[in-house]
Amino acid sequence: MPFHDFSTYRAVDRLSQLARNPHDLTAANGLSPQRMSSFKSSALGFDFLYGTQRVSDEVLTALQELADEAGLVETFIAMKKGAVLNRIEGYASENRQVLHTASRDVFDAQPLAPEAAAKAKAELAKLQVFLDSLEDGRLVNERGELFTTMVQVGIGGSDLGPRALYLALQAYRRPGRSVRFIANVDPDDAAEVLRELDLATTLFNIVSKSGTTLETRTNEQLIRGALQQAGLDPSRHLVAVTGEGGPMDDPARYHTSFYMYDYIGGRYSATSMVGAVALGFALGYEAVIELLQGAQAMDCVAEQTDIRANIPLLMALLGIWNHNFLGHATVAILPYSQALSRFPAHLQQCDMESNGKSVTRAGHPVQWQTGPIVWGEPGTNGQHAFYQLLHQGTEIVPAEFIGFRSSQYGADVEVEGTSSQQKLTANMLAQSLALAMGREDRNPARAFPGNRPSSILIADRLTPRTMGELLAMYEHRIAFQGFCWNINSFDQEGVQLGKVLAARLLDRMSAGRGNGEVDPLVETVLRDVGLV
Ligand code: G6Q
Repeated sequence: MPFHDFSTYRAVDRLSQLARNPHDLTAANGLSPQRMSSFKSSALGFDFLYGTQRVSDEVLTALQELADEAGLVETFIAMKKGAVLNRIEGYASENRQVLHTASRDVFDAQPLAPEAAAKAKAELAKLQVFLDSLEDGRLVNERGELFTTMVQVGIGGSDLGPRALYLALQAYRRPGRSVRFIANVDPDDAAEVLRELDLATTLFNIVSKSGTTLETRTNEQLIRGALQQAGLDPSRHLVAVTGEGGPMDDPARYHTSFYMYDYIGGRYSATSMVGAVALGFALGYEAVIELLQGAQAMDCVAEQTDIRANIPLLMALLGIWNHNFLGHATVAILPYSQALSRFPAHLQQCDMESNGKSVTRAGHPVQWQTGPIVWGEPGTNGQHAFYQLLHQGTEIVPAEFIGFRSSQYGADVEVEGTSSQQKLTANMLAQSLALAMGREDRNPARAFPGNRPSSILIADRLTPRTMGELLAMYEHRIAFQGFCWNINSFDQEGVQLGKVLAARLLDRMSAGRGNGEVDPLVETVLRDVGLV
């Protein structure tokens, strides 16, 4: 597998030259109808429109060369087959395979990573039995009643992806079933969720791959206390998703335990049991299968070497063009779908935790920009909030629009000749065009500079299957960028230092637990804010 430094690729030189004079979207014919229809790729349920990016045919050719030279697809296929990509050569690291794709490689007779796929299948079979027993009354509460609510307790990757997916698909909820989430160690997070619930008909799904996460351990205790106080038996109300053999793998503490494995990173775990248990509870087993089918189909699309046939790869390369060559520091993810309200937050983690790195896979400092700052909110709400800066601010923010031709519920109203869904999609397209075209005006405050790049992803409807496709598309866009920058996108060492320091502060704050030594910095900081 080619692991070269980004700056050494011939295509990088070529792209640097081309970036001196990028395509002018504001020029006469800069945004022609012909350009719009030729800069379009389609895969599975999605069309990807990128005529509003500042690229030319020459740039696309150079991006293809970059993909080939860097062996991006080759590395991706090696990842799917179980290469140990989560490592830094010559240094202590997690040293793991990266096999989130195996969690959905359960449909082919010959999966690329057979052992991991077999484990994924076994967990799915366990999930089906569990869901059936919730349905047919084998798994009921103390009073013989069915469970109606599941609360997922987990944080980071054990929260963001599953929560984003649940919100995206809750339109397809089974009658009487719902899911809530508790993530923060802030006791108000749990208090707010718990006060709404009938604990007797609630199952708590404690999700922690490591089984050691402070927030989740604390919230589990809080929930056990609340159940006991209500006279309920916690072991009847708690299920777990955790690493096999880890500290939470304890059949006495949980009604049922599902496993996830160390080769699936937290932020890539939404299609493992980390997401599947709550989704299965709310939507049913079939919907989980459809989600996995969508993701698996996109995993196959991502194996194409032609960038025009491989949307995740094309998205990755356009992102590199905007970030490394045109110098744009951030990316806005702007779904024109209320159901995708937490999808930007999930992608923020997935992207920034994966690609917010400063050393190469060989442990050397990088000499080029790596991951951008990722943020976003659904439209049209965002239009009434931060789009001012997108159109006229000094910072150019490449935007990624995501939309659907039809709504999920189909409940719509025609006002002034158009439906709400039409208003939604028209606004999305208009924003993309406005950012690109700009507008001259004699009044400088009313002029729009234009040339602000964006792209549009559009599908017919947000369903479990299209959601699976979309999720995998972004997972691979992120991985392709990491391969290209020659960084390890699968560790997260940058979250450790804060945890260590928090433990020092908590030692001082905990009644009778400190080791008696006085740490002057800890002492001063706590005293200054009035906490000791
Ligand atoms: C994601 C990270 C991180 C992780 C959480 C929760 O890739 O590793 O966000 O998911 O820290 O970890 P546990 O699942 O081990 O509790």
